[in-house]
Amino acid sequence: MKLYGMPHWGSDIVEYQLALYGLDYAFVKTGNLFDDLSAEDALRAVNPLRQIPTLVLEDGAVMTESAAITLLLADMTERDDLVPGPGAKERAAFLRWLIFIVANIYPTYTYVDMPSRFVADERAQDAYAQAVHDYAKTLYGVLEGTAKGPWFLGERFSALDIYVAVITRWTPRRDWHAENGPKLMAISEAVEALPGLKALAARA
Ligand SMILES: N[C@@H](CCC(=O)N[C@@H](CS)C(=O)NCC(=O)O)C(=O)O
Repeated sequence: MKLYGMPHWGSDIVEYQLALYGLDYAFVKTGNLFDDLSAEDALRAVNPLRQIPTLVLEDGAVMTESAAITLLLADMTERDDLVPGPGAKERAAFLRWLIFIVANIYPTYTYVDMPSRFVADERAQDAYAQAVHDYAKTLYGVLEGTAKGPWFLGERFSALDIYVAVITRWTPRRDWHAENGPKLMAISEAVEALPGLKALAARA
């Protein structure tokens, strides 16, 4: 498999899972995607949105959307250590909060990574970005209020914990979470301390 990504961008969500499953993959470092928004490159050739994570499977099929990839990897490995299976009591909560993160929190980054995509007036962009960041804080508050501890779903580790560890590195970043989201913070630190993820989490 081939994973297009950048260390500590959203591709970490998939790369951490590949590492924990022990699956082989080649990592294709894309560079900063916002340096040239219109670039026609290897990533654009497989993903018209030119977003990461993009995973090219062994048979050449292209997978995008981290939540879809999360569910597919569990299917492919026939394992349930990261995704509670259909009969598991945590299944409903897992699905609910997986989609909550990708449908509500992840897009806030899309909206602010390049405000000019959404707000033409340069003078309005700072206020717009601030409003989006503030909304993200509200969403993180909902996540914090839902996390059970020690892992997001309680005693059971899952891919949700990986999401939490990856996205809490982004604005408003870990210092804010340390103060406002102790459960999410503890989950993030515990994920990054896992023997199989330590090196990936610590890389520059
Ligand atoms: N819905 C996608 C979001 C992916 C995404 O927004 N990735 C960011 C990097 S963390 C990206 O590639 N942004 C580039 C762009 O939107 O132009 C997912 O869950 O995988």
